[in-house]
Amino acid sequence: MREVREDIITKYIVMKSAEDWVNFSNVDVVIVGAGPSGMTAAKYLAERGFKVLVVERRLSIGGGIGGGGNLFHKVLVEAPAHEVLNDFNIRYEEVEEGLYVVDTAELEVKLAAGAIDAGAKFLLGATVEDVVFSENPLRVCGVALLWTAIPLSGLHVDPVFIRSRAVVDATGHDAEVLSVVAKKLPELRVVLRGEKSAEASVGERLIVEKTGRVAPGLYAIGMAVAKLYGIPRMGPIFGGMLLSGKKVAEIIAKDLGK
Ligand code: 48F
Repeated sequence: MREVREDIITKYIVMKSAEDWVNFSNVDVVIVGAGPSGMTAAKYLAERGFKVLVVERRLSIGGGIGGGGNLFHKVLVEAPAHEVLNDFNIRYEEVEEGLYVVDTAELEVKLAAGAIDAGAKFLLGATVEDVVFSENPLRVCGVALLWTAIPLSGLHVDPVFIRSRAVVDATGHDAEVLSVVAKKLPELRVVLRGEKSAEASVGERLIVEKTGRVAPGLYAIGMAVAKLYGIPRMGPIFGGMLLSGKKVAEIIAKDLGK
């Protein structure tokens, strides 16, 4: 085997990480959260030629996919969301007409692979704790982030900033980006109504219908949409998450002019 000195290992991991940080400090779209909706949006946006950064708090991808429903490792997807599965080359079994069963491990790794292959960049172990905004014109134009280990440690550390033309809240049930905006930027008039108890089909339909722009430069997808508009939860059926991610890509493409 080729010999490698320890300082050479340090040199290249730091140098190449820093190159990425500089390159991705200014992007077209920041997607906060590498769950099903965020990774789907990342692929369709990157395919359109946008520079896309996905920021994920954990060191792993998938969000709520891996836990399935009560840890069972299969989830349901309903038509027409199987078209998204086809785009990502994810296998499924049709158990009833228009109703498909998918393996959770395959779903999460192939969503991530599809997004990365399309050109999206993933930054793992980083937590978005605030947004960047401009007053004139009034809009969200980036995020503030910290390595996740920093808020966990309780240290007082200032964040670093990523500038972007669009910020997508794909943080799931807690809608963390929208929550910060609701609290700190009242002029953007973001009011969170809170997620409702389960009514699966209504939740699935409304999440897709309501996916879109929340304020200039700020978009919501996936369960963050439920938290924003008071939509019922749906449990381990994921068609709405996939279609929400796909829909926001179309909306952002229009807004950013592609
Ligand atoms: O929760 P999550 O999977 O969001 P989603 O795409 O999908 C929801 C479903 O998984 C499921 C459901 C559907 O039936 O009810 O719950 O809406 O993924 C959200 C990801 O965002 C990360 C979090 O670790 C997770 O991987 N995340 C949350 N807050 C932050 C964050 C933050 N402030 N900064 C970075 N990542």
